[in-house]
Amino acid sequence: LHGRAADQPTENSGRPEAVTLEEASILPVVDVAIERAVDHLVGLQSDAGSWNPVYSGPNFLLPMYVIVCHASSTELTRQQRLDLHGALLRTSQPDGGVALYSGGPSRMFTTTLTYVALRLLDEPPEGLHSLHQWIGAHGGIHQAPMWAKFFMSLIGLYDYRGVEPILPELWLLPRWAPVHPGRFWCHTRQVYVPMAWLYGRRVSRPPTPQVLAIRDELLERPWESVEWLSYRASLATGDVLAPHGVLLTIATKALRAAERCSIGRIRSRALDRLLQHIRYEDASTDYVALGPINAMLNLLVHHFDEPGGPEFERALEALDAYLRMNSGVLEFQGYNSSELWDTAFALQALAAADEGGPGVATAISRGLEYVERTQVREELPGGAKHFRDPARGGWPFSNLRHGWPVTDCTAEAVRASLAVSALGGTEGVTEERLRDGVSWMLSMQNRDGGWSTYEQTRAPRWIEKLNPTQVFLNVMVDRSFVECTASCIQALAAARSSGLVYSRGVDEAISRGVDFLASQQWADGSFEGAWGVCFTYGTWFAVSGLLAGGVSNADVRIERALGFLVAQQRSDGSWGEDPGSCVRRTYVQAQQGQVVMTSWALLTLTRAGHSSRTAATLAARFLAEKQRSDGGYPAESWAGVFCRTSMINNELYRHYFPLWALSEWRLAVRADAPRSRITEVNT
Ligand code: LAN
Repeated sequence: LHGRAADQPTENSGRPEAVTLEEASILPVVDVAIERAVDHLVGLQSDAGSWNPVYSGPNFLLPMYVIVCHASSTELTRQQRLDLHGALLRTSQPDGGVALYSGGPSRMFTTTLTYVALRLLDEPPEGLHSLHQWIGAHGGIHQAPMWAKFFMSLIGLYDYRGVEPILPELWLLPRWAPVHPGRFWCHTRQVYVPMAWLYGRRVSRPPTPQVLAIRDELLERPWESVEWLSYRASLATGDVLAPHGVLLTIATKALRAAERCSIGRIRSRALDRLLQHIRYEDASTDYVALGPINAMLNLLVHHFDEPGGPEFERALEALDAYLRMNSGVLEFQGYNSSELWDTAFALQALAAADEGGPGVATAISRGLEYVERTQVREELPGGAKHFRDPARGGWPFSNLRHGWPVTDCTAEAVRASLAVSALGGTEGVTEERLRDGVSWMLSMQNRDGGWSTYEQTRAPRWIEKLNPTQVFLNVMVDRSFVECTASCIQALAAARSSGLVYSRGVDEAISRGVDFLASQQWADGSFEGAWGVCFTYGTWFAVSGLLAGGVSNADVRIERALGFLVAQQRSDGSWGEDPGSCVRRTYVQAQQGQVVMTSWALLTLTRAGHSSRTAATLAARFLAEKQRSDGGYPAESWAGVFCRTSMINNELYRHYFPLWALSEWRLAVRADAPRSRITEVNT
């Protein structure tokens, strides 16, 4: 029992006596852990009824912000400069560079941007010796990826001639063209809108004396003698993450040619069009914007369009949503918040725990009220012109102000409400709203049976080969994802079994979803996740989705998935997957077991009917033992990811996932092992 978990999921019958004993002996410990975790989680609820942790991780956002402030001549207070300076200094690593996320491999992208930002904040070059050296050792700033060159061009530290063209005219292509940027994944598309506007006008702030000094430090030759055009495609080998294939080479040649022949009249039409897209985004998100990068770049567009104008002022004020202090350190969040997502999970964990107490009941109903009022209820007219799908009925990842609905956020909101109302006592979100959520989800299913993140798949898969970002992977096409599909299946199945909806359409949607999930299983039984690390996350979602969709837990696909999971369990009963899994696309063991991954694995085992196995029992014990006395869990390594290369921190994962997993496990063990048997072995 205390060695490596050796049981294989295929030996399904007969529960070894020893396991029952073990279960029985840890159940009281688990009871205490659950009680404490509930108290702790309830204590973290915000005044708004949501759970709203700081959502940070990517190291490129703060330096971009500093550059954008400089480009728009935005004055920062002394305190702001100190906070930015302190936060940026912390990101440099022992090798002198800065990684996309702390602890990752240092990259030219983040190292260059950080160097520039710190210099703009008046850090003297002597203080940045190791960053400077790192940049030099990796080929100098001409080897920085395109987005870094673009940001440096905004302040006159680089020349737009050294940046690959970002053609505004692409937005004038007919809608049916497969390469129309309106078909790209919304995050990429919304970043390219302001980029194309800024590039199209080659805007930049005339270099300040500070920038002139940085030029001297970073350029090996005088500005006038740099052969800018020759550096457009240069990239440090360590930053080559997105493969540059033949198709992209051809496309780049075409873009360069098109840029050379651009016609003034058409350009200004294209720029007008882009400004309209930005204004729609401003109106629909109240200037918060879809994501952090387009929020910053839209602000710059307003600055150069009408310096100090009202749109600029609104956009500047809206950026505050992204900036938050986290234990004394300033962070630029990866999204305006992760509130709805965290609230939906926290509620599901609390519902699974089913602990009484007036404080808990109030917390749950306040949480549900937050969910209720965060659903998108109104459609801003004109969306189709701006490549927006209908949003009404969906739930966003963060809050209503942001308002871009996401498939799995909608699914988790619906599930949270149904899980709470299944307990009885508390009314969930109103039925009408839940039905609207279900309809929205149904409308978002892809032809392949899966669900993507924000929109139905709009572009063929080969468009992915045109990825120009160099450092982010899978950013071009919003394809079907294991996680989004599994969440939607679970929500639809829950809606059906609660009697909320019943239609042939729902049955069909679920079974097509199941087929898609099944098609995503790897030969070793695992499923790859895209938004969490990585095979543990994907397998948890996929197995939960398959089971909810009606696949039996004796099904060979489930058995194979569990076989994979159990083989990764560590000797202390935990799971720990290294972020390196995401880029390498193979399971990499972390240095240490992680409570978040252990919780995902335990939920998977439990739902598949393996709660009584040694593997599950050891996992439950690990989770109970790792808990702090206040009911929370110590910080650990990365669990969230995007674009395969960047990590992001969901601060509350480690507080509600163990609670959820232990609670489901406890329920299953109690249901599975009649009381008498437990008392029997106890006595
Ligand atoms: C997110 C955060 C939430 C996440 C989930 C809902 C968890 C996921 O299941 C679907 C995808 C989604 C919505 C998601 C997509 C990518 C985001 C928006 C992020 C990871 C947060 C930050 C990231 C965004 C792309 C960062 C900006 C960087 C660029 C390269 C544009």
